[in-house]
Amino acid sequence: MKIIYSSKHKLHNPAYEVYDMQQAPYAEVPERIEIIAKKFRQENAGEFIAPKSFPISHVEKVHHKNYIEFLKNKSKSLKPTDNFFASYFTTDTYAPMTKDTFVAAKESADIALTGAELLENGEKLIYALCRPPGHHSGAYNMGGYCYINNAAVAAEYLSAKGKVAILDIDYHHGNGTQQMFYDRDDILYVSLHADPREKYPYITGFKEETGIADGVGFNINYPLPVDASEILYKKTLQQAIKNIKKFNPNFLVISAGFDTYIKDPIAAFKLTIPFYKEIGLQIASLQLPTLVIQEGGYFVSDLGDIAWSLVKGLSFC
Ligand code: OKP
Ligand code: ZN
Repeated sequence: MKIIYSSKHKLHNPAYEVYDMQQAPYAEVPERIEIIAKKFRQENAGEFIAPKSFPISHVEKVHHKNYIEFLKNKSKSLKPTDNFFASYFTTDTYAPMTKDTFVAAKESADIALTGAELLENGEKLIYALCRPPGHHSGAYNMGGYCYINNAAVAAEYLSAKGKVAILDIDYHHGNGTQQMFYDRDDILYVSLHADPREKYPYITGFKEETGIADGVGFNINYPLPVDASEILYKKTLQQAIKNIKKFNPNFLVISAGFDTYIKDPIAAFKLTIPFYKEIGLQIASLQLPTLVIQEGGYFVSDLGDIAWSLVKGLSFC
C-alpha cells in the first residue's frame, strides 16, 4: 500500500460551525488525519508519498470554474482570524471558509489525484489521506465540511482510462458525488448511509434516485436506519458489492468515512473496530485497483485503529 499525505491540511482549521442557529465546535478537526497518519507510521503500513501539484483543470472537470474561482479568491481575501460563511455556493452552515481553505482543499484534491495517477500506473492499493473531505461538495457548492470533491476529481481522472465504481461508506449520503455523475454510465456511484429523512444531507440519498439519461441504473443508494447494526450493514454491503461486480469496473474509489463507528459523536450506526476489517475483506473480494479517499469520522482518538482495521481487510487480496 502507498499512503498519500501532506501536512498542509492543518492550515484549514475553522473556529466553529453553525448548528441550530448557534455556534458549535467544528467537528472536522486536523487531528483526524494526524492520528491516522501516526497509526500507519507505527504499523509500517506502507510508503508515505507527498502529493504532486496538478493543474486546476482536473478539478474544473467536475466543478464549475466560477465556483472554484470564488473559493480561491474569497479564501485569499480573508483575514487570518475570519470564519466566513458564504451566502451562495454553499448548501449549509457546516462549511465556513478561512484564509487558507482553498490552499488546503486544492492540496486535498492533489492527494486524491496523486493516488489516482499511481493507480493508473499499476499500483493496487492507495490510501489518500484527504482533508478537508469532499463528498458533499457538488459542481457549484461547498457544504458539510467539504469544498472540493476529492473522490469525484479522482474518479473523473481515472474514467479516461476505464470504468470507475465509487463505493461511499461514509455515514452520510455523498450528495455532491451523486450529482456530478448522475447522468453518466461510465462512473457507478454506490452509497450506504443513514436515512436522509432523519440525517444530513436530508434531501438526497433515497433509493428511488437511480440516475437520469445515460446514467439510469448507475446510481445506487442504500439508505439504512439511523442506528443500523453490523448484521444489517454486512448484508447491505454484500448487495452493494454484487452490483459493483456486475458493473465490471477497471478501478474502485472508496469514499471512506468512519462516522459509521459506534462511538461517533454525530452519528448512530453500531459498527465496531474489528468490523472494518470485514468491510475491507468484502471490498478486497472485488480484486480491483483501489483508491481509498478519506471522508468523515469524528471520534478522533479511534480513527487510526479504524483505518488500520479497514486496511488489514483490504490488503488481504
Ligand atoms: C460530513 B461528512 C452536528 C451537525 C453536523 C453536518 C454533517 C456533515 C458530515 N453538529 N452535520 O459526510 O462526514
Ligand atoms: Zn459523514
